[in-house]
Parts: sequence; structure tokens; C-alpha cells
Amino acid sequence: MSTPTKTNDELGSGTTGETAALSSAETGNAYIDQFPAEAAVIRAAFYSSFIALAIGGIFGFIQTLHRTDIVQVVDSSTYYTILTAHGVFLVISFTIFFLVGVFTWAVTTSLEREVESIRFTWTWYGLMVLGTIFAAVPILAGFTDAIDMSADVLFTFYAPLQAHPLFYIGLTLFVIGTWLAGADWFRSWLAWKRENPDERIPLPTFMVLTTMIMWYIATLGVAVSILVFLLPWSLGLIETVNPTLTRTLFWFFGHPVVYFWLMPAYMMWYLLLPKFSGGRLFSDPLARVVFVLFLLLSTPVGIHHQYLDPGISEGFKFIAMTNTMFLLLPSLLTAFTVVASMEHGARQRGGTGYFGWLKALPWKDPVFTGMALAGLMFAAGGFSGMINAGMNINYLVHNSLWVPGHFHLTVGTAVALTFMAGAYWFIPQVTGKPLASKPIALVQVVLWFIGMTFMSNAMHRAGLLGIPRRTAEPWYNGFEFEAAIGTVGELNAQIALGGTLLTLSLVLFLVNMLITAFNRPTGTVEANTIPTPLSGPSDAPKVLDNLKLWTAIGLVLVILAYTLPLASIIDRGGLFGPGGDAFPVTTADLGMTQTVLETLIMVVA
Ligand code: HAS
Ligand code: CU
Repeated sequence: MSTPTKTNDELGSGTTGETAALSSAETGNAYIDQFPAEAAVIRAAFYSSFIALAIGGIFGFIQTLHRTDIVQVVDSSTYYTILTAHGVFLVISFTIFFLVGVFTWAVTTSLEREVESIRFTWTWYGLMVLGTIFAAVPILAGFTDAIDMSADVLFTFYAPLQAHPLFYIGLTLFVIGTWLAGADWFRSWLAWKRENPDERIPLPTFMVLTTMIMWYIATLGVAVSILVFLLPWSLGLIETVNPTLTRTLFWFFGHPVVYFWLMPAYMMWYLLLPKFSGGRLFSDPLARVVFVLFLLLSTPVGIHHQYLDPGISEGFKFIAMTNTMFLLLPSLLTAFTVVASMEHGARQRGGTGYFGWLKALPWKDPVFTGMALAGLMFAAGGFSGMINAGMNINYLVHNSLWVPGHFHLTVGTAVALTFMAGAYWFIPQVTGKPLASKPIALVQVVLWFIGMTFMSNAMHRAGLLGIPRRTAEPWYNGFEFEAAIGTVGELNAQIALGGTLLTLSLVLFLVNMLITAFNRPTGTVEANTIPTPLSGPSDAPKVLDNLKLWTAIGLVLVILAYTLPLASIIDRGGLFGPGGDAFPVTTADLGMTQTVLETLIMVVA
């Protein structure tokens, strides 16, 4: 390891004083000047993510026109292939490739340190690429009968849907790639810690490490699901699996994965949004609390995706619901901290009044506007999440188009729009080339907001009418859904219009990125700096940096939330199935769970 050619003293470990250090437009101080080798990996990760975005986006467009019966370019029998490709390319490849780039930027910038071994960094990136290609082959082969392979299993890939083994192998390699990426960042931090034993973990690195611990815990579920059940089953080594078990293991991972997408977006809201608002982050300690809360609470809630699974007792669902409600806290704290930081920035820029300060924000800056609009939409997406999370109301919306309405606001906007807006700042940082067109970027982020407003609002409303998700022809055989307000035709038109605007927005984004990438480096790129927070790390209790403690508590919560449900599911359906009772179960009939419960009580006593 060696030190970078030029260091960034403004970010540092937060111990360099509490003075605002707003970015200056000096040349030669962009990320690529400081960390040329790392910038190359980050660039590769970003470009991989944009390729996935382009492919996933095309499928989204086909889908939106298909299920609203506007234009059907494919046969309905391939709808699941399209849906799988749309889901996997966007929520697995686009998001994760982008976030590993951002995390590498965050760790190197804030520790002021190159990665320990750039070959290792390229290795995990290469593994992720290989995994993506392996998974993509059977998905795309689903479009043709000429190749005897398919993976029409959706991004949730639990049984009874079965994919070609290559799909599971690809996912495994991809996840191992992310594990190694995490190891890379931990390694950097440990090396830095040896040299700076008394310093607080710099906030950006703290955010990366807590997110990765959460990810390690979460991916245990999917690793067991794939390696013990789905892959052997798909290879023909075992004949049956227990579908409820693979669903539960999937959702053990499937809920926290949404925070794996969200936490990098939050990181950008905490680190970059205040800067672009013209101010400083309100509170470093509060940001640390938020990330610790996510580490603790992201995993023991997955059963809130299974409120309608008959094989899980109501009591366990109730516990998942309670935990989910606690999990609202870090997002509500984020809403407060980030908006307060934006207000601080606006007042620095001369803004006044209760709401008048909003006018003083830099609305012409696509990075700022994209992230602010993403945050605004997330407020709505968060509310529909709260509705999903209520066990009783969930019965109304589950498996309806309401749910895609919810997640297009969350992952499809809070995350995707933040990433796109962030790219307008990151791409110049890692290429040394200014953005090709700021005005087009501004139109792009606003278009995304408008398109998503149409699409997600109509999806939520359609869901309330009972229109199902994951269905190529939701009108079935001429079945009419009754709309209390408006008509189904009007909702479909809004969905198709929204989807078209989103596609247009995506094209603008990709073209802007493409031109920037191939441009000659002309003009200056902003310095790679982040202003220090108003309330810095010295105000945060030291215990917040005790990662071992939070990991231990996180694991205990997982054990408490999952031991009994898993024991009960295995008890009823068998470790390798088949079967499982397809009727509601209650805690009154515990079976093997009773034994586990008694043992636990004995151990505790
Ligand atoms: Fe969710 C289903 C509950 C958040 C993604 N969710 C999904 C699915 C996905 C998904 C993909 O309980 C579908 C999976 C599938 O295919 O079946 N979700 C929640 C809850 C939250 C939540 C309680 N979800 C997310 C996030 C996602 C995501 C984040 C992706 C990134 N979700 C559920 C449930 C289901 C579900 C059930 C199952 C439904 C079913 O029946 O199948 C919470 O984390 C939300 C908390 C958020 C808030 C909002 C805070 C507001 C903020 C904005 C600040 C404003 C700013 C801008 C910065 C409380 C932070 C200001 C701007 C100015 C101009 C001033
Ligand atoms: Cu969830």
C-alpha cells in the first residue's frame, strides 16, 4: 500500500476541524488525479452498471406497453422471461455495480488511502462481471427454443420456480464478488486503523462498513438457499425442496437487499446533497446512528413479505411487523437530518422564511435536483411501504400492482434517480472529463420524476382495484376491474405514458454518459471534496464505532426473529420438502418449534 499522489484533507477523518470546506473548482484535484488506479476500477463498475441499466430499461419499456395492452411485441408466454431480465438487470446488476463503485470512492477518499492491492480490487470486480454473464445467459436463452436453458424465475428466484444451474452459479459468483469487495474495504480500514489508532472512523467509511456488515448477515440466507437447496435441486442432485423454506430464506435476504440499494443512496444524500445545497451535513452522530440502526434492524423483518404465506404462523408475522415499524426510524431520522442540512445550505445561499429557503436551492444543478426529487418521491414510497408493512392492510395490496408502484418509488426512484444524479458528479470525477451536457441532465432527472409520478401513482391505484402484478394480461378473459374513481383505461394510459417518459429519460441519461465517456477531457472538473459536518464525529459517542458490538447484536436479533419460524417451517414441510401444510398455522400448534423454544428458554435460564 502507498499513499495517494494528492490527498484530500477536507474529508479526512473529520478531526481536521469543523470548518466548512466547500469545494473549490481547482483543477488537478479530482478523484482521478488522487487515485488514478482506483478510478479505473470505479469507471469499469459504473459502465457495467449502465450497460445493465440499458438492457433492463428496454425490458421495462416492453413490459409497460404489453401489460397495458398498448403494443405487444412479444408473446405473453415470454412475459416472465422479460420480467426476470428487467428485475435482475436492474435491481441486481445496475444497483450493485454502481454502489461498489461509490463505496470504493468513499473508502479511498475518506481514508485518504489507496486500496491495499489493486489486483485484488480488479479480481472482485471481475468475479462480479463473470457472475452477471453466467446469470444472464440462461435468462436471455429463455427467449429462444433453440437453446435448452431458461431462468424465468424473477428476481426473487424462490421455489417452486426453477432455473438452469448456470443462473444460480452466476448469482453465487456475483455475491462472492461483493463479499470480496467488502473484504477489500475492511482491509483498507484495518490498515488505516493501525496507523491512526485513536481516530474516529471517517463517516463515509463508517457508512460503507456498516452497510457491508448488514450485507454479510443478509447474504447468509441466500447463500444457504442457493447452495443447499436451489442449486442441488436444479442439478438434479435432490428431488424436491420445501418451497416455504426457500421463500423464507429468500426474504431473509430479500428485505435487507433493499437497504443494500438504499444505503448508498442515503450515503449520497448525507455526503453530497448538503454540499450541493451549499451547506454542510447537519449531524455526523445522527448519520452514524442511522446506519447502525439499519445494520441491526434490516434483517429480522423479511417475513413482512410473507404475510400471506399460509405456512408461517401469525405470531411470527406479528413480530416481523413490529420490527418493521421500528425500522421506519432510521429513514425518518434521515428525512430530518437531510432536509435540515438542505435548509442550512439554502440559508447560506441567502434563503429566508419558513419555506422561502426552498427557492434558494440550486434547482438548475442536475445533481442536486435529481437527488432532491428522489428524496421527495421516497417520502411517498416510504408511506406506501408503511401500508405494506401493516399485516392487515397488506392483505389488500399484496400481489397487486400496488407493490410495483411502491418499489418503483423506492428502488426505482429513491435509489435509481439518486444514482443517476450522482453519476453526473461521479463520472467527471473518475474520468477527469466534465459532463457533456448539464441542461440535458436537468431535463433527464425532471423527466424521471414526472414519468414516475404518472406510473407509480397509477400503479398504486390499479393495485387497489385488485389488478395483479406479474401478469402479462391482467384483463384475463375479458374480466373487468371496477374503478371507483376514473377508469382502468385511464390508469393504463397513465402507466404507459409514465413508462414511456421513463424510457425517454433513460435514453437521455445513457447518451449523456456515452458522450461524456468518449469526449476529450476539456474544461475543469470540480475537486473531490466533502464539507465537514456542522456537528462532527467528536460529538458522537465512541460506542457508535464499536462495529463488533453492533454485529453481535444484529446476529442475536436475527437468531431471535428466525430460529422459531425456520424450525416450524422445517418441522412441517421437511428440510427438503415436499409438502408443507397449505393452510394457516398458529402458534398454538408448535411441534418441533416447541422443543426449540424449550431449549432456548433452558439456555437463557
Ligand atoms: Fe419495500 C415490498 C415495506 C422501503 C423495495 N419493497 C417491496 C418490494 C421491493 C421493495 C422491491 O412490509 C417488492 C418485492 C417483491 O418483488 O415482492 N418497504 C417497506 C417499508 C419500507 C420499505 C416499511 N422497499 C423499501 C425500500 C426499497 C423497497 C427503501 C428499495 C430500495 N416493502 C415493504 C413491504 C413489502 C415491500 C411490507 C411487501 C409487500 C407485499 O405484500 O408483497 C421503509 O423502509 C420505508 C421507510 C421510509 C420512509 C420515508 C422517509 C423519507 C425520506 C425522504 C426525505 C426527503 C428528502 C428530500 C431528502 C419512512 C427519507 C427533500 C426534498 C426537498 C425538496 C425538501
Ligand atoms: Cu421488505
